[in-house]
Amino acid sequence: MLSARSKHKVVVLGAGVIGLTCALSLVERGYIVHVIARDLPEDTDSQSFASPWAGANICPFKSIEDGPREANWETATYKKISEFIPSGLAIALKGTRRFVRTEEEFLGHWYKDVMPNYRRLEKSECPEGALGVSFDTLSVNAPKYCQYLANELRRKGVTIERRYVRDIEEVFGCFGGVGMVVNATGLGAKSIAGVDDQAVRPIRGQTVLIKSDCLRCTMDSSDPNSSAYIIPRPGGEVICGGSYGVDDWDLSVSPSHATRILSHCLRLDPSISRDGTLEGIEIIRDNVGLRPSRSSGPRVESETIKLEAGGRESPIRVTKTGERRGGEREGTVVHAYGVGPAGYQQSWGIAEDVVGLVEEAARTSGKKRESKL
Ligand code: FAD
Ligand code: FLA
Repeated sequence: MLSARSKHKVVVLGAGVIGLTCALSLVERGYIVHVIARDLPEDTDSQSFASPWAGANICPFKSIEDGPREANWETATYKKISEFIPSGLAIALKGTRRFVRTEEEFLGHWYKDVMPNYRRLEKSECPEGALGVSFDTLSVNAPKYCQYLANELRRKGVTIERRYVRDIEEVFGCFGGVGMVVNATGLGAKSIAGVDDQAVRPIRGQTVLIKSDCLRCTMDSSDPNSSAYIIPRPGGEVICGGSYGVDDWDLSVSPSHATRILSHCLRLDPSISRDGTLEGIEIIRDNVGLRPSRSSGPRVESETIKLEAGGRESPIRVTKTGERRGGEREGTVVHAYGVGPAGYQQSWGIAEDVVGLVEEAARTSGKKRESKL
């Protein structure tokens, strides 16, 4: 017999790191899950979604006062991604972060108890007027990690289907009709009818992928006019970044910016070059990706929507006298989008919250059904 939990079918809309991680967490709790998305993890060259372009490391940006949710999500994710180190899917890195003095709130970070070997940098280790910390961090090879998640899902019997959705209501009609949808559409949430979230905005990021065995992760925002970072990832590759162009939809590579990025990264860590010069850097490719951000922060919450077409359970019928009947069906959308620059580092924590929201919605709909009997 099916357990109460496994009776619930959920469609996850979106196959970026958030959709895939939510889908895997739901399957592991016994839900029957289907994933649909316009871009799939094998589309490693697609600029229509963010996930292939990430570093992807864990580097918290918020103080606990600014982002208690983010702190919880990142704590959970750090633990989970650490478990992937023995398989080679994630690597351990020595992390250093330098920032301007006005960002002093970044000292005494909540994550000093989460990320091992946290320490404040000495004055001599920072440029004039800057502060910094070092800690042990992690990274994954973003496209390969997403493909691993997708393969895990397929192995567990989940269908992953390519489909473009115009209206969130469409999704409730998929796979014979469902009552629960997880909306992990990143920037798509801005234009899907029934979601139309105008707070969603891109933050453009240009990076250069290079070949290097460097294992030091360096983040530098100590110069307000030029920030840069070096994120090594499994496979002897390093992502050199990066720009943060808020509301910038431009997907083309700026060659002059690429040179600026590499020059800054070379100053941060000359070991990324064979001989310490720009020419000695082995470039694999230039990348541009759009981080799916949201002005008011990530949206992780559930919403009950009226399904106007009524779905299969309650289709709209027009009587002989022209009256419209039916269409009283409701559906639950659990939103999980707007994670901006932090989708990987928050993925497992967000997925835990999404499972909690799905379980709560399943309980509520079960009670409603019982009270109708
Ligand atoms: P996306 O990856 O954008 O996926 C959205 C999914 O929804 C896709 O499958 C898409 O096809 C689907 N979709 C959208 N609209 C529709 C529709 N109408 N119909 C059907 N499907 C639809 N994060 C980190 O944690 N660490 C890092 O080091 C890091 N570095 C980054 C560096 C760069 C340069 C960039 C650009 C990003 C970086 N990020 C990093 C951020 C990270 O990439 C994103 O936060 C994350 O990928 C967002 O995942 P997502 O699943 O929410 O969205
Ligand atoms: N999260 C990465 C990014 O968005 C950063 O580029 F850590 F490098 F900032």
